[in-house]
Amino acid sequence: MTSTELIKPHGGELCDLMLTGDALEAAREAALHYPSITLTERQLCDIELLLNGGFSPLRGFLGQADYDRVVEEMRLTSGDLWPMPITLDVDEATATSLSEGDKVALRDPTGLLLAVLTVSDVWQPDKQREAEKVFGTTSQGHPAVHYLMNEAGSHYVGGTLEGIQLPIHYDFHDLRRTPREMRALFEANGWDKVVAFQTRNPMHRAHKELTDRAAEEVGGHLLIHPVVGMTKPGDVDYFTRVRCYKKLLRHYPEGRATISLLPLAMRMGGPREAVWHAIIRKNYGCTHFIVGRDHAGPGKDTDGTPFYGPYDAQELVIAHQDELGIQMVPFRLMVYVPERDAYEPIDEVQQRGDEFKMISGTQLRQMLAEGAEIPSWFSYEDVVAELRRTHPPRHKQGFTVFFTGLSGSGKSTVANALMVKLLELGGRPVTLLDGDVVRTHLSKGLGFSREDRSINVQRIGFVASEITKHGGIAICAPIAPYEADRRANRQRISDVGGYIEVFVDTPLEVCEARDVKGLYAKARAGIIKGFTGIDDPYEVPENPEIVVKTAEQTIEESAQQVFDALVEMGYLRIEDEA
Ligand code: PPS
Repeated sequence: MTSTELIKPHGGELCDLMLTGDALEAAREAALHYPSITLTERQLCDIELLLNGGFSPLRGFLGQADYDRVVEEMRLTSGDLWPMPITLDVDEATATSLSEGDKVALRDPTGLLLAVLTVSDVWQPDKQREAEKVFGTTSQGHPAVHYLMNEAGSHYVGGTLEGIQLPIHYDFHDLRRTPREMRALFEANGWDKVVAFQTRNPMHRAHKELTDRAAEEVGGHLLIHPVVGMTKPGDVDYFTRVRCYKKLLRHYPEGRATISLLPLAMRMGGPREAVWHAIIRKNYGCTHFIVGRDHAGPGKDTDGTPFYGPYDAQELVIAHQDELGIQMVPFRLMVYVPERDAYEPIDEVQQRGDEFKMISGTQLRQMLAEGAEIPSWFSYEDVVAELRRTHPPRHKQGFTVFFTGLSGSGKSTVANALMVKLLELGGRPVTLLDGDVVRTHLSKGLGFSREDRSINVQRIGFVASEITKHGGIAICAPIAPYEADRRANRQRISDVGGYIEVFVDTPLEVCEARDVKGLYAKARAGIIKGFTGIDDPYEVPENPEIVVKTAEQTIEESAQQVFDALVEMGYLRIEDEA
């Protein structure tokens, strides 16, 4: 049998889990008496694809026998190929309250009933084994392993689903098509061959050329099928991406391409994920699926080693090609060849020894941050304009200057001096969240235990992230003694704008000699307990952007040092003064 004979257009059975009519009404009524589980963001994505048939042949969250076989062999107990464990994770208390045969109401965070689960089994998974077998690593540098170990509940609940209603979305109504709607659209247009393109990134010319070539090779229609559920942390938000895809669509020949949004929670599982993506696209009625370089790859581990080889995903899909029911269209990395003003696969270009150009995602982010020109060989003007709306250059972004240091190190004084300089420059609103001041308002009632300090510092981080997101400047000046809290703030704030950590590196002896508030004396005398630097630790920042030494320079000089560094990093523009 040739591979084309294997392809059933718009193929395969779709599970239909949705109740209708009287059965639906009866289930709604009965569910009022069932215990409820509120689904997490990831479970909401999973249940949408379970209920709409995107995860066919699954009829619910995996039970233990299916889970074990999926983890070990990428197969369900029926023998069907299924590479990704789709599990309903819960905490121990919920797990112990449930047993086989129980019915559970699965709800969204507003309480809306989405489905009724009939429990088949409840168990505690071996997460190390799951990580090792499914993702090929136990390193928490892998986002799915990190999720599994830190966010997922300790137990899994398996069982079949009766669908009450699909999760509700209020955005992009016209672009959210279910597998059934997609198949109907292909049918109505007579598109016998449809090649799907999976993406979690904005698309530029390389992607346009690649998808164009794929559609031509296959002689079919192109489905741009971006993921709008959960992608890799730090990715461009999907609202921006979808606006970019809509712009890009205009650059294809009339009638060649359609966009539809996929509410999938990606795991970044590389090879296994590629097989999973192919099955999902088959369910959506596609006959072909593009797999490029490092498909669904999470990048590199903390030690710099890539989690997967660049073409591992293609190899695993090829290995299962015959039973997949959808044909892979493999692609090498596409690069720009200036001499020919064309995009071509890197291996062909390298074989000829031609010069080529490319811009990585990281480079693009840097160029956007600097407000640099993006060359027309790389992207389209309208796509770039859309990206610039959400990624303005640094001097137009909000940012947070986060001072950290011992009590008496000079944080507040330098922070105040910096604030005044920023107000003098103008252009953005400035808010100072000083340690002492915060404790009289935002964190009133909190003490100095490890837990209370963490809450205090992360509350400051939350407010700073909101200020940053809205384009303002937040200056924070708590002691913030623990690295973990600073790291959490850094992550939260960098996602929405600039984060600049300033370590006010003043030796304890100097702070103690200053003892402006007389607190060190009291701490030494044991009157104050748990005082930072005396009997509570100060963890020195690992990678601060700026180190200020107030023992060696004046306050004016320290504030100027921070100001100059902000200019240097591009967050401030002196011309703004004019
Ligand atoms: S923390 O650790 O970041 O939550 O601390 P912060 O909110 O910045 O509050 C520090 C100010 O509270 C006073 N104070 C103490 N500091 C440290 N340890 C203990 N046990 C303590 N008790 C009271 C102190 O005046 C700090 O003010 P600054 O401005 O840092 O000198």
